[in-house]
Amino acid sequence: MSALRFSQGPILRLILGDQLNPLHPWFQKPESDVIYTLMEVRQETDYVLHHAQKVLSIFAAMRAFARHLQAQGHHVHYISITDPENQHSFTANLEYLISRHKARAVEYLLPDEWRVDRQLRAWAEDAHVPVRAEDTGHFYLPREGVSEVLGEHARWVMEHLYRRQRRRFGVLMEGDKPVGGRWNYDSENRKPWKGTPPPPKDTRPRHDLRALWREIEAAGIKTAGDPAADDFRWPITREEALRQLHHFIREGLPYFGPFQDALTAQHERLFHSMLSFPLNLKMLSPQEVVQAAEAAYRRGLAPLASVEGFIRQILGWREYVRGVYWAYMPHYTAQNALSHHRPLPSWYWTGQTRMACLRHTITQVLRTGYAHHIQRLMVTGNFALLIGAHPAEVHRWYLGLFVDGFEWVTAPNTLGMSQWADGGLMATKPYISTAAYIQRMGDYCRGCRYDPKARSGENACPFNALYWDFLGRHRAHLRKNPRMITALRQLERLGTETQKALQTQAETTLQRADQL
Ligand code: FAD
Ligand code: DLZ
Ligand code: SF4
Repeated sequence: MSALRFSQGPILRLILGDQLNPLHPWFQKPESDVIYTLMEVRQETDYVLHHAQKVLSIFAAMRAFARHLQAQGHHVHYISITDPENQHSFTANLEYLISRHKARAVEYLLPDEWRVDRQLRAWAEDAHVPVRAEDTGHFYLPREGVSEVLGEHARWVMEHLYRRQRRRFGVLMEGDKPVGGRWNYDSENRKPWKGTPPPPKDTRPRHDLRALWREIEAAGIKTAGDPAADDFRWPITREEALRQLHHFIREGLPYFGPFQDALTAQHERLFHSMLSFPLNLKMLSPQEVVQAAEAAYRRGLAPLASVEGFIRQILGWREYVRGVYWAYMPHYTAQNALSHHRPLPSWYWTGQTRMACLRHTITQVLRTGYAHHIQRLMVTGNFALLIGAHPAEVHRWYLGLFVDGFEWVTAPNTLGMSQWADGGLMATKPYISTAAYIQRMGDYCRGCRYDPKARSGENACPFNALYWDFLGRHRAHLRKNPRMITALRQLERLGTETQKALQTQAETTLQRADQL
């Protein structure tokens, strides 16, 4: 872009790759003395090893957003990954753009990640033009909003926040009572899926991103997973994201509740929405997604248990994890309450394991950049916790390999909910299980080389001995948790001999973890 002429020097406004909300007040009418800038930078492509589809989707969405702004009459200075002027850091590029356009001020929207927030703040302190930050307005609550609501409670519990949110924003309410008389229908949402009803077709858009992929490769960016650039399925504009939302509301939402926890080798998403990516990029607002779900219930198109279950994820969990993140950073990501230090087995990067549940989930992630919540929590997360994998490595795995991975949401889910690294701040008990849970909730075990019922021997499912060994190793820590008492009693009932045999079996399993 050639330097524009302004009588006074323009204002430079930075838009980050996960701030692509065309409805933000910034963009409502073109202003002749504002230049918007978006930057494809190595500081963001290289801070963790990303899935190829994550880099592709963010770059494609950023480029589409820049085109949209230009079509609306806004000035845009886009710095692409192969641009010779690119300094590959947000702040170095801002310095360059200030001098290039003789900008009189810089404005940015508050980043969702602590890392980038700190970088921009530190730079702003010494910048030689005024720098102003404002909220993206994307969440129900501001960054500190959850702390303000839950700060007075001795223990933070998502359900407290959720009920407050329902009342405060009038979601699924009749006067001051919850619609249907109950706040939570979780107990009705735990069915395995036995092949019917058929899950909705995948009607997400198709893009040919081969040219963009060649640019990414030419820039030398290292990625993992399949780029699938010739038939790319993630939405890159708000219009595409809206079509995905409405399709989900019609076809997926009615069955979301009952099969929310189901696992199957037959479908990648079952009745899940796959909306985390467009939500996290701000193409869709959480409010409009929640309103669309509530409207479906009010019009009789989806049952309450499904609608409430879905809304709880967004109005409750999504806001809660963001609150935990901002309340506990920067220390949150360094926690390791169980002192776990093992590496992840090498097949977390290839999917080449004989354990059917893990093979299926990991190959799916490598192929698509996506797995649904129970695959993340009770398959890949469960196994990593049972083997005692280092939580920071597990966190990096999720942060990089999922297209929806951004630290504000990945860290509390991975380190907290899944790996208990925060010692129980996020989750009321560690999410661990034997093969029994995975067998009960789905069909993975049917196609497995291991026997889900066996605890010992060559064919025994590795989850079994690892589960009992985990309880034994962390007995002292877990005793303090009332929700673990039953599991610990079951462990005691096994008797010393069986416990010892299980410990030996677990040790053998851990020694050959890469060959499982
Ligand atoms: P649906 O099942 O259709 O749920 C609807 C929406 O609710 C999601 O799109 C999401 O926006 C929200 N939601 C649901 N559960 C959560 C949750 N626990 N925290 C925050 N929002 C939630 N979610 C991410 O967006 N990014 C991540 O990097 C991420 N990492 C995770 C790591 C682990 C170990 C676990 C257990 C969960 C993680 N989650 C993450 C939460 C959740 O698994 C995903 O949001 C969900 O699977 C995305 O798929 P979906 O859009 O089909 O969700
Ligand atoms: C994830 C990501 C990647 C891979 N690349 C970019 C980029 O080149 N430019 C950009 O502005 N954003 C990128 N992002 C998203 C950022 O990591 C995210 O916007 C910040 O961390 C704030 O959450
Ligand atoms: Fe997974 Fe064990 Fe079942 Fe195999 S037997 S699918 S490893 S739970």
